[in-house]
Amino acid sequence: MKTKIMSAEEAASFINDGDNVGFSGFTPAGCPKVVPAALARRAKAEHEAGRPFAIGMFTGASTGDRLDGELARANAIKFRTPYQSNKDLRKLINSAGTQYFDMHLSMLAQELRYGFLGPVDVAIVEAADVTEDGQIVPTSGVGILPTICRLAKKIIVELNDKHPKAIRGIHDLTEPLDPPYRKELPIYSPSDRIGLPYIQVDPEKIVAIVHTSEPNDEGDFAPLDDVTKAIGDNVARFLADELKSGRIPKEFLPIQSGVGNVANAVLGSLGDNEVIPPFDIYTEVIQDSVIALMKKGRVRFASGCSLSVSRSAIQDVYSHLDFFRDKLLLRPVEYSNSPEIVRRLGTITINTALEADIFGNINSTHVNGTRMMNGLGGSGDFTRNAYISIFTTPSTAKDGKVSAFVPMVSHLDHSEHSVKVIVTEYGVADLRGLSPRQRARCIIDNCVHPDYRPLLNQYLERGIEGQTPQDLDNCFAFHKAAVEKGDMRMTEYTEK
Ligand code: 0RQ
Repeated sequence: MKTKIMSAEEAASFINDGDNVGFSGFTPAGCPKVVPAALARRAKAEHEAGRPFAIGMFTGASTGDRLDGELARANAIKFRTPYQSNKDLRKLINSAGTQYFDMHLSMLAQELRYGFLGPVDVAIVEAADVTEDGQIVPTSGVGILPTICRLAKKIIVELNDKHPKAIRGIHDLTEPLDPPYRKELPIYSPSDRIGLPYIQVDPEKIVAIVHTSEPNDEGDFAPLDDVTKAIGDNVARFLADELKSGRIPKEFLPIQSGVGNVANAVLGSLGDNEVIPPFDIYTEVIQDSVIALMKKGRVRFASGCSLSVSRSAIQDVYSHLDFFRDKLLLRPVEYSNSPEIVRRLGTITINTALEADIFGNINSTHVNGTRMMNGLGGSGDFTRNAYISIFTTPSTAKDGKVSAFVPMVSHLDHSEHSVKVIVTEYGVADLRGLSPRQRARCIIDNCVHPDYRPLLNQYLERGIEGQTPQDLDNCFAFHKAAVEKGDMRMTEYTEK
């Protein structure tokens, strides 16, 4: 392997214009950093010389700024899938500067194997260790690493010494067989291991090893405010009541929680709730709050696809590997987000909506039905298969000018059939077993901001017949007011 050690620039020269490149990691955790940045510099130089240079990108989920950000700013992305959350890439997507294909995270690895998305020419992976015989130990995020390493013709390894070799053992890495030979994925409890602590590749395919010492991008959490704290407390109270009523077994059930401030607040409140016993996490993204709850004995075990934690939390984990080793496990995304496993374990899923309608449909991705925010991520993998699927959202956005609740969502990601509970700072709408009219009443009375309740009540009272009283002339009146007047509170309905 020593002969393959080279600079990021030299490694980037293995990638050609038009190549499809797979990247390891999930969120900034575990993503390569220096080779993508070198690739972006190369793309800029090629463009300046009047030559085209753009790649197709397969990732586990969002990445870091040194990957998505650099390549977007260099205008070097031909197409990209799946989830992203980088502001420059978002700009490129919404100006049609790249083709973005949003998909359920659990499905990407298998669709690559099925050949639906073209070849993987090169895999660029971050590793804590690589051995002469081709064992690769990932770092703090896995994503689609096993699949891209197997499919790629060439593998470039970023060997990052910010992650100790002793991390070996924290991963559980494997790939399922494909149809018609697929069998069950035999995970019956979040801590079950079914793979190896490394992936085995043909060492001949490793064309470059680049040494780095780059930390992951820091995820910054806003301190809890009244709204996020109230949402967290409402979720915790709801789940504690479900437990007391016997609708959740007394042992409790594994929790999945999305990314961001609300998700972190929800986990904090669950950890503080005295009725809820110590619990397990079966999720994609393990955030800071999980590490803190583990130290307090409130989280027993966490299985995820990445440790998307602050630099201080990752240091904490690495300095106390003896404590965390039997409490943490990182899997490929097709296992962490597997619909089969999520349903078998009875996972309680908690994700954040961008917008909901009063009948219980959820938009997670598109502002005003047009502009992509981030993407679907794993929210669909978990929601559709949950024991109880919960969506959280502040009741308003943009200083109250946007209501999170509208008559009809402007884009549909999760339908009324998959959404069981919606929670805001005002309360909990438990939609289980309710008809569309009952759901609308329940959501307006429990979740909607008081400024918008009269407008949504008026909408319901427009005398529309049928199972779901949508008024086709006015179902987007809220969005029209946002676009034309900049404030949904100025919504006007047309006369009948
Ligand atoms: O924008 O910061 O410019 O004001 O959206 O909103 O409230 O900070 O919440 O960071 O949790 O993001 C749905 C985008 C929420 C995210 C979404 C504006 C709001 C703000 C962010 P500003 P908040 P969050 C696990 C599961 C889909 C994927 C998923 C997401 C910005 O949670 O991408 O669930 N989810 N994955 O002002 C216009 C509205 C708005 C709005 C909020 N209705 N209209 N703007 N905003 N509501 C993760 C993975 O899969 C990896």
